[in-house]
Amino acid sequence: MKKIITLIAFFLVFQLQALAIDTLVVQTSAQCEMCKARLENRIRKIAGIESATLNLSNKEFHIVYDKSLISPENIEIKITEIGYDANQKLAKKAAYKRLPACCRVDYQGEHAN
Ligand SMILES: [Cu+2]
Repeated sequence: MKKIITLIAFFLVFQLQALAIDTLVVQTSAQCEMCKARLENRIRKIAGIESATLNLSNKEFHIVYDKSLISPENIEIKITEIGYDANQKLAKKAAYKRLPACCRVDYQGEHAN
């Protein structure tokens, strides 16, 4: 009986954790492999991020996160603080200026302060 209760408890905890996991797709202004490595490495270090994979061909950043720990809004802000646009949010100007020259080419947009 005790084993069954323990199993049920484990199952419920697992279910609750599963409910908190969500996927966010962010359109970024990433340019090259360095951008990809920079964004993935920096975002993966944040608490609540389960995985982060950038597709360079369409510049889409797929992020699996725990919504009990971080919001999509905050993830987007983190991306702008690294120097890249995130959906409607523009890259922070100071962070963008710190990027290597090769990561700033082809950029047509404006930068938020
Ligand atoms: Cu780059």
